Amino acid sequence: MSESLIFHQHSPLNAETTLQVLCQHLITPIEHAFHRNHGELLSQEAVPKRISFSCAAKLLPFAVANRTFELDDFAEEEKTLVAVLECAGNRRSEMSLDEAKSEGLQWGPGTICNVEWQGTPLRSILLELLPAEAIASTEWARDLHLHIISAQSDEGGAFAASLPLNEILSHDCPALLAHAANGAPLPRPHGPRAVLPGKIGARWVKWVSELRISNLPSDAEPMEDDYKIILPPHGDVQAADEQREKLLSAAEPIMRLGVGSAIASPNDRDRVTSGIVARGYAVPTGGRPINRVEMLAVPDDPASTIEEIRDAAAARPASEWQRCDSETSPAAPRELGGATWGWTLWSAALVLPAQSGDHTFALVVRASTNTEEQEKTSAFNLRGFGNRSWPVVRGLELLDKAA
Ligand SMILES: Nc1nc2c(c(=O)[nH]1)N[C@H]1C(S)=C(S)[C@@H](COP(=O)(O)O)O[C@H]1N2
Ligand SMILES: [Mo]
Repeated sequence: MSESLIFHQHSPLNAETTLQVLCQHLITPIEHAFHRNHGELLSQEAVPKRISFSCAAKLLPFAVANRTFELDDFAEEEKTLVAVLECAGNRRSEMSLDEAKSEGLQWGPGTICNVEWQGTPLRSILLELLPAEAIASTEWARDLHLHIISAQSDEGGAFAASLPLNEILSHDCPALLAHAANGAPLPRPHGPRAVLPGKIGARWVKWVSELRISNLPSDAEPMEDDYKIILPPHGDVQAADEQREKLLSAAEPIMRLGVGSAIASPNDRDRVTSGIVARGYAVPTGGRPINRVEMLAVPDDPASTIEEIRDAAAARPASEWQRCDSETSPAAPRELGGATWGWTLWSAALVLPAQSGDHTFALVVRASTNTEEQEKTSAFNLRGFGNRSWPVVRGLELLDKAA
């Protein structure tokens, strides 16, 4: 495995990509992509060859046969699209409340990749599997769910996710069952995998062995007992832990996240000169491309909290924020809705504020689409999901302060 990866666990395999490597490529070479596994990888022999499709007959106003298929059966329907795959735990290590750390593997900002996925749209697969009368009007699909179930399971049962069936059947749905990435077969034994642009990584089920139409959402562990936001009531982390079951069952499964971003360079405590180039990534949301990434250097004081730094930056007029250059991913083909699901790489020459005295700076970044801004601070939650906070680099020391 390459040096681009930082291992958090070898068994099961959990590793993130260094940002230095990640931000060198608009499209992430697959050998550098992160690995996130709740259980052991399936052996090549255990990778499902055929996928079963089923539906409880009484749910539908027409007859539908349960059957099996392979992705090859629908090869002529194949499409490609660029989309970010991001674990909901990305940037978890930056999330803490007073002395409390969020739980789980302490991921940095590298559980993310931007890949050109190739496969068959889930919508096309369903249109092939369902009778013609089902397609004329999809009113029947209201309140039904498509379960995407893996051949891989651990103590928690089979890994699975579900989406509202209506969403999958809509004309602009970009979801695929993919078998290839960046023009080559998925090199890692991930079998057919769900590619669900705009949804958190946990829904991108690997080793898909079953599609099932149900009247209920999936009750698999990743949908019901994990990947939910548990906020500590009145900031009391221990109370949240004690009430975990109740808080979990009251919370909805996380499906999508807002605008995100991260700074790849410079790093904390780097010695810099004005004019060096800062760079990083920004993640779109809702299929709308990132249209603005802004950066601001503010004086840093080791005694201040990261929140105080963000507040100081937020208090600066918009005109002081520097607009970054950016390179944006291609939009999806029109047959898949034409939206933008890939990330933007941004860069900008560092302009340090000219005030006297200060020579230690922090760098703050914020991104937005034309309808949604990156949130300044994401709320601390027990499991450390969905950290979209403005990224901050601290303690930059200015070398050319005499200039
Ligand atoms: N079968 C199965 N699918 C899975 C997982 C898993 O553990 N088992 N992990 C999910 C999570 S949490 C993420 S973030 C992505 C990671 O995909 P990757 O390993 O290709 O990076 O796959 C998802 N699909
Ligand atoms: Mo994940």
